[in-house]
Amino acid sequence: MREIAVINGPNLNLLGTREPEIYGSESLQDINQALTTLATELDLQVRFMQSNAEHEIVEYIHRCHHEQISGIIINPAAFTHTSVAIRDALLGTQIPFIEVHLSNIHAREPFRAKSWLSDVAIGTITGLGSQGYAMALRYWAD
Ligand code: CA2
Repeated sequence: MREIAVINGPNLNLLGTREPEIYGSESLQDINQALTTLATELDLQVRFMQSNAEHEIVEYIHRCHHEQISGIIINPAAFTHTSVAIRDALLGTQIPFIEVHLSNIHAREPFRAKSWLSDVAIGTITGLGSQGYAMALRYWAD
């Protein structure tokens, strides 16, 4: 069975506690629970990680490569706009990935419009809230 890793970056552990008008009212645990249910329907395996530390995300991507994960869904959060290291890890391991953002990064402050990942992603889903993760998971089922 194909296995997909869902990676969330810094501060996304705070989902559901603050700024619901931007990021919605669901917690990360709620989102991951819904994805687990969807993965069963889609006949996919899914694993989750969240970290506030760039190096932990890089090392997790390396682990995904060694453990033959088929694809990654990643919301790199603020690292989207800064991290050449996460870009290099994804490129270096050649794991196909989809970039997801809860908010529309193009409709906010100009610095959020720049992503170090979008041009090497299969695709990017931005601004559709938690549905973006579910849409990305369905991509692999199809
Ligand atoms: O829209 C997204 O998903 C973002 O990746 C979220 C990041 C932001 O830096 C990106 O530009 C867009 C921020 C995540 C912070 O999450 C919080 C959740 C609740 C309360 C405070 C922050």
